[in-house]
Amino acid sequence: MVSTFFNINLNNNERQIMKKIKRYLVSICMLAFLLPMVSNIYADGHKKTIALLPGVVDPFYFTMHRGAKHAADALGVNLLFQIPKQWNVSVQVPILNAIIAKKPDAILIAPTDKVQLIAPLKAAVDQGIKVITVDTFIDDGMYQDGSGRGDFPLSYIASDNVLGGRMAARALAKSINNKGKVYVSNTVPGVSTTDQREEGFKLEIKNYPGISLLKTQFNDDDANKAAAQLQAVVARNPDLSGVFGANLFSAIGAADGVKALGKSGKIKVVAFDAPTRIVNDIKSGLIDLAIAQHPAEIGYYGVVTAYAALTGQSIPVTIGTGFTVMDASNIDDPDVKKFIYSD
Ligand code: T6T
Repeated sequence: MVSTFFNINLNNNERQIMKKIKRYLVSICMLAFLLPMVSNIYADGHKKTIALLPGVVDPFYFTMHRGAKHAADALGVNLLFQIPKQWNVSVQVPILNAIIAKKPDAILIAPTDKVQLIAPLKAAVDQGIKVITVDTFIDDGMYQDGSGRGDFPLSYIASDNVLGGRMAARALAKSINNKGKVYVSNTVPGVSTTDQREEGFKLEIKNYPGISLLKTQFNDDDANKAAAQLQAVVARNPDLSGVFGANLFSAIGAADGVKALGKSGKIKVVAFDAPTRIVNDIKSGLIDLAIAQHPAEIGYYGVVTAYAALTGQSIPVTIGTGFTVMDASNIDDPDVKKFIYSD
């Protein structure tokens, strides 16, 4: 059989040879296309490794990890991820030290305490590792300003937690018709994010003279403890109108406490964070509203920012990510649902 190539008649043997030549040509074209990307990744001789060390096992940080992975895959970066089982400095610091021993190029960390993580993170910087904090901060959270023992991280990427606390206060005030007793269910003092949410809540609630604020209840990031505390607060204040759960476990615990008392819908619950469990509670009426953070964005921009710093680009010293307010009226909207956290 005879076929043609550039109008030339070929026999079987010649056709096989032409096929091989075509295959080589295609491979060379593909290499020419891919080479610039690959040489970009290995520009300084090695593939970058970025470690992500969150605060504790929870859907907020798993969602953050997914965002970080998207960026790492797009940039051709190795992403290490290790997640502490408890929110505790004594659990997080040994994991941090083990990560430092692996000599990653950069560490993204959610420090579990504003003060106690300063020295362990300084040790990382002293070994040439770039440090960026995500979600929580150390010291006063103002980095690279030449002031304070903890100004050495290159960037802080997070929600505006004071604003989130203010938003929670406004929402809770509205749901209790601007009058009654409320309190904040919070994790542990010394955590930057939850301290700021409480601060924002307290600042805003002052604008409502009809609302009295009871003492904050600290639950050590334990939902069971938060549930027991809700019941104890109601035992002392049977007319309690509402509660602000300043993070995922505080909100879930407060909601459990309300449910155990059979007061679903009567004691209003405003939640920070939006795992599936909280969304289901919004649907059942146990929780009024959730202020969802955008943890996937925090992870994504964490990796992109670290990569930029590692490749000699200048980077912003803070990056703020937004909120999505979820309630029964919008929870099924795809533009809202996409911010629900997952494991
Ligand atoms: O609310 C988030 C996070 O922002 C906070 O710093 C700690 O608690 C969570 O992880 C939720 O459990």
